[in-house]
Amino acid sequence: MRDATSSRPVPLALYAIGLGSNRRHVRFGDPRHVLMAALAALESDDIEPVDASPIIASVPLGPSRRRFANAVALVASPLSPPEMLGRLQAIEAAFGRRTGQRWSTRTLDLDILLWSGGAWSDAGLTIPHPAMNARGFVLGPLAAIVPEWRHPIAMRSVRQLAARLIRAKPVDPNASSH
Ligand code: PH2
Ligand code: MG
Ligand code: MG
Repeated sequence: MRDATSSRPVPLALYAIGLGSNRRHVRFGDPRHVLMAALAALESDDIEPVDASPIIASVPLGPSRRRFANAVALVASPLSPPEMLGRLQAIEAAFGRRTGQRWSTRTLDLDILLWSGGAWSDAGLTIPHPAMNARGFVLGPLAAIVPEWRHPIAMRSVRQLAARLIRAKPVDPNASSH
């Protein structure tokens, strides 16, 4: 990946991207297959896939009643955070995501979770993703690929954040809290 005008190498950033789907796609099929197609669609001239978590099934957080497929991808790219967001939104649109689908059933949701540059905040984008530390369907897959990545605001590793969430919210309501 080189800067076209100067042929100098452009510094690469790492991004952790959260993927979610709870709606079938006419061509790709069920949410799990939507995510497999989305992982393939992320690769481009300036987005290089580095790793991907297993795809998990998760119960919906919020009003939607359909189960989600969730995963996290690690990619390397020279793109800035707003440029990366633009790419992700273009992929969502190509998968038939309509705007205004927030919290409802959606074909594909792609969120920037973490960026190797640290924190970013503007009118349209906040990194780290503000809700990630409370979401097992994000921290579980994230811990499977980048357990040592330190959250730049919480100042804890992904592994620590995931362990903390499991302690805070036992999955089995009958489980002992000790
Ligand atoms: N995404 C949401 C709302 N609720 N629940 C699950 N299980 N997985 C998601 O990806 C998800 C959700 C909004 O982005
Ligand atoms: Mg989103
Ligand atoms: Mg989301």
